[in-house]
Amino acid sequence: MTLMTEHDNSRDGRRSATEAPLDIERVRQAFPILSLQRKGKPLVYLDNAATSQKPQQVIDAVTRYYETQNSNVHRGLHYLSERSTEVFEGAREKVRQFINARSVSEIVYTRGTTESINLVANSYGRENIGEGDEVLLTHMEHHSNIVPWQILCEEKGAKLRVIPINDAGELDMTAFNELLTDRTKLVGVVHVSNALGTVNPVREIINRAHAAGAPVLLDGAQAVPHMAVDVQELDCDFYVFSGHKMFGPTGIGILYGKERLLDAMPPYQGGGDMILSVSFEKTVYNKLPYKFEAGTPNVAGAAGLGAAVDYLQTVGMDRIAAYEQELLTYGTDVLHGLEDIRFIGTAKDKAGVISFHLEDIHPHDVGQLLDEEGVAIRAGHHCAQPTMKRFGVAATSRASLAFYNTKEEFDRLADALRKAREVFA
Ligand code: C6P
Repeated sequence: MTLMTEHDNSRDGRRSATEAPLDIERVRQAFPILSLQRKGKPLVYLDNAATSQKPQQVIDAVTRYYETQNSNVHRGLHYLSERSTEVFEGAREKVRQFINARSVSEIVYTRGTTESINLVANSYGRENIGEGDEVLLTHMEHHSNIVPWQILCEEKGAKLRVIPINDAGELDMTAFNELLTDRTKLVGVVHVSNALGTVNPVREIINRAHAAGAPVLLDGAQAVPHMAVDVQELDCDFYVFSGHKMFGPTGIGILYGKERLLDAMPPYQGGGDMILSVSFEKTVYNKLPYKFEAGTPNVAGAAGLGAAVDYLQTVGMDRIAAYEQELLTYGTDVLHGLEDIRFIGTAKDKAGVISFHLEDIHPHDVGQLLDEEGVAIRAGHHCAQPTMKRFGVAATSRASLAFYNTKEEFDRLADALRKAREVFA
């Protein structure tokens, strides 16, 4: 089994670099942190939904940036300023290709998913949502796709509506039809739920929403690391994600928006770089995407994000998705063998996440006991308290995978859970 190493930027290359399966050992060698030991055992990292680990290529790109390219962007004519601008804009083009946006004007750098959603709520939302209007969300949203809309609705006298979910953690599409009315001014949907792993039928949601005249924002934070995303094919109006969950650095993220919408939106923040001219009487704003990028940006983050995109393109998103589905099935099967385990999120279409509850053991205790065994998972509400409430729990234990995880690591997780059960017996 070999890993394709040449960089293939073609659309086909983005989707399936090669038919050969992943060489996991080779993949793992690219991630230095994966060779750490914890409590004398190889570290098992299954907290990828919180943040992913970084390949050497990303670490090197950030180091190279500070060693040989560092300067402010778009501001100077000197050598280093040209280099940093090249890196910054080069990464934007890589992201454009990665999600198949029409133009780099549609790719706005932000600090992450949270800031991207706040930008849309504060700019698009303030301009287009008023008294009596409705924002339609799903019951499985992350807090960052709830709270900004709640703040907006309170300010404007608009209403939040929520699409319910069934016991498997799937959207009730009949209820969606009923909730979607001419009052709906925006539909906000998580592409892949961080708490349940559900992959939502976003194409269908977008079709129905558009037929009702409502734009759709997709929260892609947990989708982009696991599957090929094509914003033109989806026809979503906004798509948001974070660099750190897709093997890039923290502090950088993306807002994709259709050019027509972004163009009509007022700026989110004011400051340097987002203007063409300023006088005390009038400011003329910069063109897209700079209109939304006030102040000195995270250039090193962009350098790392560009390297992460290159790396993912090389591995191939379709190969990643295929391998991860195999891993998800294996992981779910081995955990099924445990006594008194309840899975939270059993949708037919899932990606990346196995959330569960061990009867009589608090998830925080599970997390701590697993840490003693060198296994890292997350225990908590996962910033999805309404989802927890829907399933009658305050928290879950969550194993979340990436393409560098292995079946053996899921065996280690199951063994560690068995031990935890013994401790509490
Ligand atoms: N979820 C998790 O452990 P930021 O923090 O802006 O990079 O991403 C926020 C966010 C938004 N939407 C979804 C679906 C997410 O999963 C997250 C981050 C982490 O599940 C931290 S709570």
